[in-house]
Amino acid sequence: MSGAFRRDAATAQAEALRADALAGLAGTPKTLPCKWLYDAEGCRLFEAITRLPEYYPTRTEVRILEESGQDIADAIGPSAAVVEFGPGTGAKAVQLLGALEAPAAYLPVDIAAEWLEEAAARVSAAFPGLKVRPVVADFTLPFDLAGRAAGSRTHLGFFPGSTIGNFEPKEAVAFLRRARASLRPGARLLLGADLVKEAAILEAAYDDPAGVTAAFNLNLLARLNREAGADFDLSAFRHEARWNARLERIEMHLVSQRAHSVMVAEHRFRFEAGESIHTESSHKYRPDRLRALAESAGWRPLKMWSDPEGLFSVWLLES
Ligand code: AVJ
Repeated sequence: MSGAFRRDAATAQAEALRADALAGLAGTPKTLPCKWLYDAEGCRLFEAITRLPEYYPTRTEVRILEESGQDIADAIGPSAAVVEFGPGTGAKAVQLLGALEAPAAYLPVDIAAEWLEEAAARVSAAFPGLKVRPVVADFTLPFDLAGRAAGSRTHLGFFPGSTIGNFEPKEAVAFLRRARASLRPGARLLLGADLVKEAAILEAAYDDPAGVTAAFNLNLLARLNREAGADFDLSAFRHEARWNARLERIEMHLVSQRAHSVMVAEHRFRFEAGESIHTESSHKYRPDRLRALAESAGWRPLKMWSDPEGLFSVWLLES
């Protein structure tokens, strides 16, 4: 990546952040897109979340990938270019690539450029012969990987972490369709999806007693202060995790503790006491619903793996 490209990309991102903030805060209820949670500090806090005792998804998925690694690799078959959406630190990719038979290339796709470099470096270090091609892109928008992995045989999409749960179900279908269109015909997709479970387990996972998730959520306001000309008083907001039983999703909110107003890029936004900004939804799936979702996007479920407690699921889909 050249310096000029990096600056242009950063400017474009700052503009998109400000536009999303102005639109989301003008709505009723107020919302902010969860993809903006992941600046450098947000990535660091999310990493800390994945190590919390209450946050079961990461360690459960990693364990499924470990314990069923051989079975998963056998089901995937030989030689693939692995395209990962949201690679995080690259740790899960190292695990998956280690189990696969002769993978040809690794293409991590993410909006968070710093994270992308870390993931690429980690995978390169673990597999010195592997072609590693990071792609800076917002995969919540239409994307095109054309040409980037054209030389490779079968494509394997990899979408772990239950990031699929951050989409509204309709958007999840749209994402799965786009992923299918941008991967080669005959592609497969290894997808991690968190499962519906007791509300108490979910609420603890998204509102930990150490306050790491609260800090992660509040950092979004700090980011708007830093990058979007906002003047949020962070002490005026409290983190809240709500299980929405009807929509089967955990919602993160930032609840205003008092009536006050906030400036964002010369626009004034008023908050009532108790009014919230909805910052993230994390949809949980029942296996039947996930299957139906995949099928309506043109993917055929081949196999599903889970843990003994049925907390999390990993799916292999075929286009
Ligand atoms: C990034 C989608 C895996 O929804 O569980 C963690 C983000 N938010 N704690 C999730 C998150 C609050 C996370 N994913």
